[in-house]
Amino acid sequence: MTLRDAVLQALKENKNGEWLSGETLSESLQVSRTTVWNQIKALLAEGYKVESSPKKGYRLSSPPDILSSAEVCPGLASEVFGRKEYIYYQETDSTNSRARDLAAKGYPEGTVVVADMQTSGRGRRGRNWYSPSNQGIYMSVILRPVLPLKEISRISLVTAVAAAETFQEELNLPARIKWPNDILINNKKIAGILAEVVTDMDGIEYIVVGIGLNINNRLHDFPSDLRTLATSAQVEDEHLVSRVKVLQGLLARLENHYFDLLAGKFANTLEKGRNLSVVIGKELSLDTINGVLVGQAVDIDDNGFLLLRDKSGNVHTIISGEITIIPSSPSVEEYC
Ligand code: BT5
Repeated sequence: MTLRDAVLQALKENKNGEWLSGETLSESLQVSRTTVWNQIKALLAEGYKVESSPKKGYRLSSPPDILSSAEVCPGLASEVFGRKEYIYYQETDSTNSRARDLAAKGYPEGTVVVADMQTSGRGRRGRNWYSPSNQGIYMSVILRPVLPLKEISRISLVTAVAAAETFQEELNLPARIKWPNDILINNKKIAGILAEVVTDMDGIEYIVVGIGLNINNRLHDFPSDLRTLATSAQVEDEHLVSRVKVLQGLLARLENHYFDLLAGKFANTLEKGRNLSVVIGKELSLDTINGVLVGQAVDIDDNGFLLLRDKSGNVHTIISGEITIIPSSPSVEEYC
């Protein structure tokens, strides 16, 4: 155990807001008080909230909720995701960009890249993902599936189902999926998915699946243009949430659904995706490269594509696109 780890462990073991004197720490670790202070400064720089008082010593002012490997990896329930390689940044440009660089260098499937803040978090089509420090989870995983290219949309559905289930099961929040990549609670966006694929002559070389989740943002933290569109776990539930626990839960569920997919057991995930969908049965308008298509979403097919029936009754298979739900449209049940 490093000295830094020993100091952190001592602070964590000192529960109930009690102070730990510098003298006690230096004696138990057999180092000088200056050395202890240097370790405290290092922990502060890592983002740990350590209070210090010349008379009383040190204490953690709140439970650490940092997404570092030291905090996340010991409680991982996944077998591969984040186990071989877990790369953590206090701050980076974009975890998807970092993961793509690593994938190009040959990092294995299941490599996880996590940040506590992104300076250039990316959405689809060059849009931004708002990624403030220590409020959300910004995470990317490298996947190297042996999968026909036409089945690639299944990966987005796998990720969306894992994310929605994580909100439901870890936080008891009624998350739903807006195909293809939004997770909504009460029609507001709480998470978004960005899947980027690199192909070679043989098919998929790798996929980087990135997900951003809003966890401890308060409503007024969001920039004004997002305030009516976005939400977070804390906005919904008025509690501070352990990001560490949510990330551990997400990685386990993502791995389960992904391994099911590889094992030919996608049907279960697809069924969950259909049940969680906010678009099936709704009247939609869809921006495509050929213009706007309006119709009713009738299903998500076995490839993860959306089936849209236009007014003439033709069913279009939608591979990707920007969907707008046309308000107060009747549901499928009302047609029947
Ligand atoms: C997405 O794009 O929803 C995909 C977001 C993926 C972000 C993750 S974070 C980890 C990884 N590393 C990255 O660099 N990216 C991934 P899209 O469907 O294009 O949605 C983008 C739109 O969502 C923006 O134009 C805003 O309107 C809105 N938006 C931006 N930040 C948001 C936030 N934090 N919460 C809710 N909505 C947001």
